[in-house]
Amino acid sequence: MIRRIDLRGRLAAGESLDYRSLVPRAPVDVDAALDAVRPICADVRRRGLSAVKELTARFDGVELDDVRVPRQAIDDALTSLDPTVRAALEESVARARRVHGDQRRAEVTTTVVPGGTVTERWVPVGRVGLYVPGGLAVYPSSVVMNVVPAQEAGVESLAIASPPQRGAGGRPHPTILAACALLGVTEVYAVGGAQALAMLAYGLRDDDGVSLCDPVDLVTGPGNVYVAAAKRLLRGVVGIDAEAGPTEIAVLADDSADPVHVAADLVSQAEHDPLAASVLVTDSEALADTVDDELRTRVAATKHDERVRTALAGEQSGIVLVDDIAQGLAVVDAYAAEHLEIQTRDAAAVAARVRNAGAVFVGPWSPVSLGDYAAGSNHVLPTGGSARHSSGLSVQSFLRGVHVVEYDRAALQDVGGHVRALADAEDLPAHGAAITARFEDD
Ligand code: HSO
Ligand code: ZN
Repeated sequence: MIRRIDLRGRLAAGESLDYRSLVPRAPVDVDAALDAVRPICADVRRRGLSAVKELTARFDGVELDDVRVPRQAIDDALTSLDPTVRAALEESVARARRVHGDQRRAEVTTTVVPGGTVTERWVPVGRVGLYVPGGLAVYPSSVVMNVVPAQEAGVESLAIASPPQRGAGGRPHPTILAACALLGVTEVYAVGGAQALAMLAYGLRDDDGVSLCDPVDLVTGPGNVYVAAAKRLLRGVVGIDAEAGPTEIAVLADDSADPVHVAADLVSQAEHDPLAASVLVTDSEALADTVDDELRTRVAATKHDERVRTALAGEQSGIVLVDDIAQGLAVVDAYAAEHLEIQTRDAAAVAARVRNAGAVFVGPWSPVSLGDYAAGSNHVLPTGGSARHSSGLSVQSFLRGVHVVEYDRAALQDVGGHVRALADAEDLPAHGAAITARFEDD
């Protein structure tokens, strides 16, 4: 069902193991998509609305009347939303607000010397564009995960773009619109793919030069490889969050883990995408065998069986057998999974030793799907090993730290000699003169 990588005994045999090259991971070639995306972005920049309409007809098969979704349609989507889904979304929002509200940063002033202070001020990004994909699945939960931290950070202007659905009158999916309404977001565009990213980055005008969408300062949100390529291309014109790749789950488990839980969780994230990765790292061959059996049964019974089967059979998925949990930790650190579950004895103690993961889920009652929807944590997380250097989305993603420097005369005079010495050392005497000029009358 799923391939095995057996690392047992190799350390004892004196081998030094390069875990990063041994763990399963498929290459995602964003560069290849750049060539397709470059002319699209240039076209939207040059021809505005006409380009967006033509590209939407070509890629989404929808003739757009309005790029912007009317307010009434957003409100109506919430009115028609299934009350059970509404209650679940409200709980998800409430929990996310609790966690992200606690991430707000206080301004800190350091008195460096008497009369000399540096204050770190946290300023929200002015205007943010959020991309919500359509495609294989629709993710109102991702609206929550992007909008809540932006709002908690104090972002004042928020625009959402999501592809128009053929059956929905050329509007984004109604549940996406309902989530927007619930969060109080009223600026929503029925535009998808690279053209949506270009619209957000450059802004959008009609043929008479009237602005339909003002440019944003930062774009966040997941998407397919073309969206990732557009982000790479437009970075600099706008800020971007990470280039999200296919989702990943790694489970570090010993023989105390319940194979049914492990298999269910591996299947849960494989459901996203045929390119999704599900990886089990364990020191128990018995667990590996039972999980494999259980996967067979579950895959046969699951709704999106073909997608799941492809993901589990892919080179990006596998069961890695290790000597012990210590080696397992080395493997999961090298893998740097987007989501990592710890299903071992003393799970909290093992989890505390993890260094690289987008989010860690501890013990038998904290599955990844809880975090996807309703733990309060964020589900926009670093993929493809980028958890080694990046974090998931948070309030911090929408803030900029600005140093505010204020010295008085005496404090500047006191340090002036050092500034001049460094300026001279860098052969930049005018820098030193900017100090000297202030004290020439002394
Ligand atoms: N597991 C996905 C998020 C998601 N799951 C949305 C269900 N809906 C990436 O973290
Ligand atoms: Zn998920």
